[in-house]
Amino acid sequence: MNEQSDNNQSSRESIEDTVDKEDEESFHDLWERIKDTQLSKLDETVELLEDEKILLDDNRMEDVYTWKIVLIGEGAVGKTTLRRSFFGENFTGEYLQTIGADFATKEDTIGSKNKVKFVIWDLAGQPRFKNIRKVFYTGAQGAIFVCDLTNQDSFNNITQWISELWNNNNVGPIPFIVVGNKVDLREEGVLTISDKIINEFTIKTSQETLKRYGFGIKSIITSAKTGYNVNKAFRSLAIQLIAHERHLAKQPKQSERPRVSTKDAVLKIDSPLEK
Ligand SMILES: Nc1nc2c(ncn2[C@@H]2O[C@H](COP(=O)(O)OP(=O)(O)OP(=O)(O)O)[C@@H](O)[C@H]2O)c(=O)[nH]1
Ligand SMILES: [Mg+2]
Repeated sequence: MNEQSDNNQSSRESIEDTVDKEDEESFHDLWERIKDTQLSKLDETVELLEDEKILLDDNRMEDVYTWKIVLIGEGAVGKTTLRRSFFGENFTGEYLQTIGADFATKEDTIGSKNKVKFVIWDLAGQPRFKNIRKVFYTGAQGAIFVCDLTNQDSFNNITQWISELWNNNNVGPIPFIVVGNKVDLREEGVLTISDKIINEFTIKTSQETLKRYGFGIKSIITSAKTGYNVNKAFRSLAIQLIAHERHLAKQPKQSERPRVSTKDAVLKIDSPLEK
């Protein structure tokens, strides 16, 4: 499982060859393993998906997408407030815990030819809803993980949240974005998690998920109070989802993909990134 690999080619081959159920690795395990890896030592040969260029792709026919996406993260980080802001509702400052989940849909256009419909499930983040929450993940195709920039723990728990998502959606690993919310509180002098920490997490994790599953991970800083970057967060996820769907469409056969799609959301990896 933890054999070192001399080059990128051999690591890709070993990933594709390894389909041993015993070697399953959760998202949490993945992060535990790569977290101390220096960014400079990460494999730089991974081809990034040209997601932004999708918007300039004028030769395509109109595409229409409908996605179930889930808003996840600890209680009180601002998931519901972000959703409300995305729908143009005013900020009230109230905290009404979500019970189970709330549901809403919204349509948008990405570029000139991509019509997207978000079917948004805004999940309850409080621990007492953990069991109920699981049923709402079924069929989710994308996720927005929200943390509160003023609450370090709400970011530190990301690996548990992504594992919970991938383990319960019946699809396996799916794209997500990381949202650091409540950035307005920085201006009020409240201590907040630095952008650097979040960026480092997403860059490292992206390198892995791009190789394994064909999608990268992005992060964005928002304020659901002022509306700062709220639309951009949803649109950024949409771009990732479009890129991922196009990537999958180009794959000749499921069996040849360096990705896993099972209801046991797992990572099959047998080569650490270092070296
Ligand atoms: N200053 C500030 N407060 C925010 C922001 N977003 C949310 N809040 C406040 O944070 C509290 C929690 O917000 P919610 O959106 O209800 O949190 P949630 O993540 O949906 O919580 P659960 O439903 O329990 O999982 C509320 O008092 C919001 O007004 C933000 O961007 N800035
Ligand atoms: Mg809520």
